Amino acid sequence: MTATRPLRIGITCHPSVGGSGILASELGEELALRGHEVHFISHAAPFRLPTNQPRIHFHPVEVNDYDLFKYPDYTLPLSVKMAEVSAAHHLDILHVHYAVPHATAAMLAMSMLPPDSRPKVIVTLHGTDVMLLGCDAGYGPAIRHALDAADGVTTVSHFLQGQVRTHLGYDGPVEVIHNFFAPQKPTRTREAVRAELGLAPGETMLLHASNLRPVKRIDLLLQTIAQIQPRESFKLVVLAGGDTSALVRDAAKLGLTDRIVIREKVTDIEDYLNAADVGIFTSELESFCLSILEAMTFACPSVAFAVGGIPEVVESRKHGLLVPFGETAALARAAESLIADPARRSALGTAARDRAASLFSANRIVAQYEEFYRSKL
Ligand code: GMT
Repeated sequence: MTATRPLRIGITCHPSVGGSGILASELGEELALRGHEVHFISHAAPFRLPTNQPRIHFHPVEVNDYDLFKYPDYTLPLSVKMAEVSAAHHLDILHVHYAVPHATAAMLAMSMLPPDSRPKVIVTLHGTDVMLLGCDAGYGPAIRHALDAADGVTTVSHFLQGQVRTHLGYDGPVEVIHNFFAPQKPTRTREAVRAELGLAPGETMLLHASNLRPVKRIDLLLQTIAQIQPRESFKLVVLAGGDTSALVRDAAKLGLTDRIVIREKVTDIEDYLNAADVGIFTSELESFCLSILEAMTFACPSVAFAVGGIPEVVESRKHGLLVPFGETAALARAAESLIADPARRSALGTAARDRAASLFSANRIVAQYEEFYRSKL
């Protein structure tokens, strides 16, 4: 065995649409491209996971909905599958994304294995697992216990690293490894996508991509959109990874229906990023905001509230425009200024793309994960 042999890596994540699942799938794909053997363990194949890569394997966890329980349990069958896959494939690393319930399941799985056949457990914390569940008295102590048992802990921003200390009281080492994005080539032209979306010539395409959960503050997004003038200068395209009924209802109440185009669970995200002019994000908290980075890689600057880790991703006025949280009028003015000034938009977009390439590329970030894994073996 040499220090540089390919590794056997298990990855567990939430497979549904969400930043942590997307990041974990992309990481698995990039690790496989670099020669490692990657085993995904989850109840469903992660969204965006390639099906044609020979070094990527998927091990489904079967969950039985026994009527003797009020709530179905996933943690136990997940832990059994983690132990099985670890033993059968001699995993070196078990990398779990999002603490709940994955870090606890990993801890349990390790205790089912003899000490000399346990992979090293790495936990990557993504955001709400710390800032929401970490503050919940029913979860916090269990998360902290699982971090204590892990061999390595990472967060996706310096901001979140601080939150781990504050909310979980965890004082072990926490490595910051930022999000990355490795875009596919768009399959359609910018013009074809804009035509599909019904954008009139000269209309600016504002893009919002998220799962529409409460933390994304879609109420503030709509309030902002309602204040942008002139009204006919833009359309907001929402790439929705969650339930759109409240968005549709509230947009209608504000008279915004003709300004908003919704696409659900798109897999060809690059086509839309390539067609977009300005990203718009109104979250009340983000550990990083992968969607802003995705837009940056297509030279699309964003306007957003300066919350959480977003200022680590975007320096305001250099790669986009940030305003204080909740100031929807200021956010609308920021969007207007970019709608009215294509040259400024393009300058910010170019700087954003350069920053994404130099700080948040797959090459840079995946190498950091590989180095982190090897440091634990
Ligand atoms: O934001 C969400 O609701 C999805 C969430 C997740 O866990 O899937 O995203 C979190 O992880 C992403 C990838 O690391 C980060 O880019 C997001 O900022 C983070 N979301 C929050 O912190 C709210």
